[in-house]
Amino acid sequence: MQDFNSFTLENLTVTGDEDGVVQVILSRPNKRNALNADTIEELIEVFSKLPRMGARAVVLRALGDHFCAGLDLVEHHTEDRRPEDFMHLCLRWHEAFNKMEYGGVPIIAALKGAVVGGGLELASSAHVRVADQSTYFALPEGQRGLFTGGGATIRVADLVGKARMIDMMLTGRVYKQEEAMQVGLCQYHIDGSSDDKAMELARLAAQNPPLSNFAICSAISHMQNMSALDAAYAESVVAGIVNTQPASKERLEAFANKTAARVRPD
Ligand code: 1HE
Repeated sequence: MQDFNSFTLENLTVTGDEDGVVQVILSRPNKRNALNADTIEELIEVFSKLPRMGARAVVLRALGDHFCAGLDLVEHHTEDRRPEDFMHLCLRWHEAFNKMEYGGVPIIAALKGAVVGGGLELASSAHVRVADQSTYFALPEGQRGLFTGGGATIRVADLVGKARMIDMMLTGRVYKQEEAMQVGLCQYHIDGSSDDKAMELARLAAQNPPLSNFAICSAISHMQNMSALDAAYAESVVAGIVNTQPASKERLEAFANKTAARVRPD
């Protein structure tokens, strides 16, 4: 396991512990963690390296009251980008978010305040989303005269369905609290701190064998992109490797010996 505290970054902070539980912290609170081009490059760097550094689980959280205000609108305005400039920028967003979704390391997003536009695209690239009482979700692209460019048409549509996503973009509809969970924007909606809950979930996930987590946090996403026939084939191959790993043999032996925990409702 390498030193998770060795990154030199301006817009993110990365810290990790000896259990391989890493925190990636959006650190531009004065700009409500808006995603400028530099932050995207830093996300690419971090999420390219973490899987090879021995990270067992990641909590993606933010400084300040808001998780992320989306695309840095001021930078976009100032740069006066041409279509091809913005297309290439979007490709960098996709690079970052694909590294997250397909990287094989569980990412738990701790959400609060605004999770809007590109901020929702970022959150939807994590594997688990935890919201607190302050969290709200929106896609204000329509109101800004913009369109999504960081994968919302794929990931947000996947979470909430096409019709809800279109409504969010056309009308600026905001989802929060129980309703946000019901429509699939988050899997947890809690009274306390989403940071603490995300950490608790990350610690649980980190106890699974890394190869199992790798399959869970990459194979399922890849298989969603395949035909059912190909996905079933790929699933067999992945299961062949994962379900015969030494770590699974130990756990199966514990079950057979009646020393492993049973699955109980509470
Ligand atoms: C920003 C941004 C930003 C804040 N880009 N600088 N996203 C949006 O449409 C959301 C835009 N932001 C907001 O609606 C509000 O800022 C918040 C609801 C998130 C927070 O409100 P508030 O009252 O706490 O903060 P504020 O006073 O609006 O902003 C504080 C500072 O953050 C201010 O900078 P300052 O230097 O004047 O102090 C703001 O300019 C700055 N700030 N949000 C840049 N987004 C790949 S395509 C994706 C397309 C999209 O993401 S569209 C959705 C864009």
